[in-house]
Amino acid sequence: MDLKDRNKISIRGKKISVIGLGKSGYAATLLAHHLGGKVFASDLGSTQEILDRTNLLHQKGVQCETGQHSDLIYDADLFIVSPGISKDANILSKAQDHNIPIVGEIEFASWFTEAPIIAVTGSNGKTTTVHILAAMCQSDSVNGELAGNMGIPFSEKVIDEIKHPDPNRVYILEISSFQMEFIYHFKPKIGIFLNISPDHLDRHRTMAEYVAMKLNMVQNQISTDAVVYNSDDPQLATSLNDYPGQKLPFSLLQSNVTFPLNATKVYDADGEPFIYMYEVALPGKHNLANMLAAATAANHIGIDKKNIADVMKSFAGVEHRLEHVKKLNDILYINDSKATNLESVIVALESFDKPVVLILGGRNKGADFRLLLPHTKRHVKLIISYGEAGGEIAAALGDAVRLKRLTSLMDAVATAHTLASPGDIVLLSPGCASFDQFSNFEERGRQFKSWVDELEVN
Ligand code: UMA
Ligand code: ADP
Repeated sequence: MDLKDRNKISIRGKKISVIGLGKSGYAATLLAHHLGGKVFASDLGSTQEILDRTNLLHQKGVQCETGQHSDLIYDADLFIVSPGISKDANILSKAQDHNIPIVGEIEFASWFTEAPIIAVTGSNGKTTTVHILAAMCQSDSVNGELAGNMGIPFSEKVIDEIKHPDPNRVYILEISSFQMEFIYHFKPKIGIFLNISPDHLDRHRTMAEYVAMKLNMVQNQISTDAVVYNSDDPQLATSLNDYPGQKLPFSLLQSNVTFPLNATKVYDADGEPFIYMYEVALPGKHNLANMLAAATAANHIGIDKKNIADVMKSFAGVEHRLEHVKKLNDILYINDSKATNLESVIVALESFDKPVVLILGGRNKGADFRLLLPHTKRHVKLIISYGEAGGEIAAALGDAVRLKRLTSLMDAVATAHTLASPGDIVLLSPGCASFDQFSNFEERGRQFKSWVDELEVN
């Protein structure tokens, strides 16, 4: 299948293999089928969720296989891969040997919409920022629609747009490095880069490759497009130099930005006071940076400044990100289950001044836990490590900080309850993926909250 000219791509009657029937593969299958493609969907797994999806697809006349990727997948004009499947997977090199073009789900969905796209990436803060931006982008002439890595596949929203056209639609997409591995034409009107720090090195292997995948997000931009980026991040400031889009920096430190700030206020581009710091709803400098990124993009597409300021004052945060669970015996319990890399643990620690009992653990994604050492000195009174990475964490930090190693998160909660004192914060900010003991970070966060809820007053 010839993909060179985006405007001439037609999938009607084309044989399309969709690899993976998770959320994004399922939605891409429905979109391709809706547009007349002859889809064959294949998933290595055969969980109940996958079987339910294949049943629904069979009813629509879509062919599927589960429990294997048989050779039938290579009888195709196009491969659509789910983000969970690495570009180094054998089936993909074999598809390349068969000269089958391979695209990611985001690339595929992007062929079938002309609505402007604002794409947000970064190592941390993506989900928070897309939610802030979507709240800002609601007006008489702009209807911001969230999709992407935050959990709603882009393909699902594009089917909805085909069925219910809306001239005001603007897509606000959360984009992961995984989703940018097979990009040809994807071109956001605005690309937002929040920050880059080591993450997913178990999949991308080198930092250079991880950064390159993120930069793919703006590889097709032209000079009328824009890049909103964090100019306090040295890696980003230099990496984006050669890209043609208009550069719109945001910063907590520099003044050559749309919304500069001092210790007490944020100003607007005309130098007028815009919002007082005490009015900003979310805690932590990192959240202020997320707000400024969203505000810069919203301002660029003409959103009224009052809308922008109102959201900065009222946005309540997203579940599992520094979420207050409860106060018991004057000890505050915080669920930051989405902190799956060390940079997010560091910003969590920086957001508090009180003594912290820090729960770390899960499955290591290639991090060196010694990087936490300088950040534990100020107010971390105890680390509780658990799970698959529990031993590695103990070896890296145990000599410098009081540390207890346990097996499960449930035991970690009980031990924190016993050892914390009034005035302390018990912080689950695990710095690891959840997959050793949970199906995802949401389940880990929900379990943590239910165990905390069961704790009793001393
Ligand atoms: N599979 C195969 N063959 C393989 C490997 C996997 O068939 O060789 C199958 C699995 O059996 C499974 C399916 O592929 O059934 C899973 O596909 P997937 O992992 O791509 O998961 P989806 O459900 O499609 O979810 C994806 C994103 N997942 C990943 O990037 C791993 C979701 O991000 C995203 O919300 C969703 O698309 C909608 O766009 C999750 C994530 O963890 C939340 N993202 C990472 C992160 O945020 O750190 C990047
Ligand atoms: P992502 O979608 O990129 O994973 P989230 O908004 O879900 O980002 O936040 C993930 C974790 O990172 C949370 O622990 C959150 O407190 C933290 N975080 C949020 N914004 C930032 C930021 N700008 N820099 C560093 N960490 C952040």
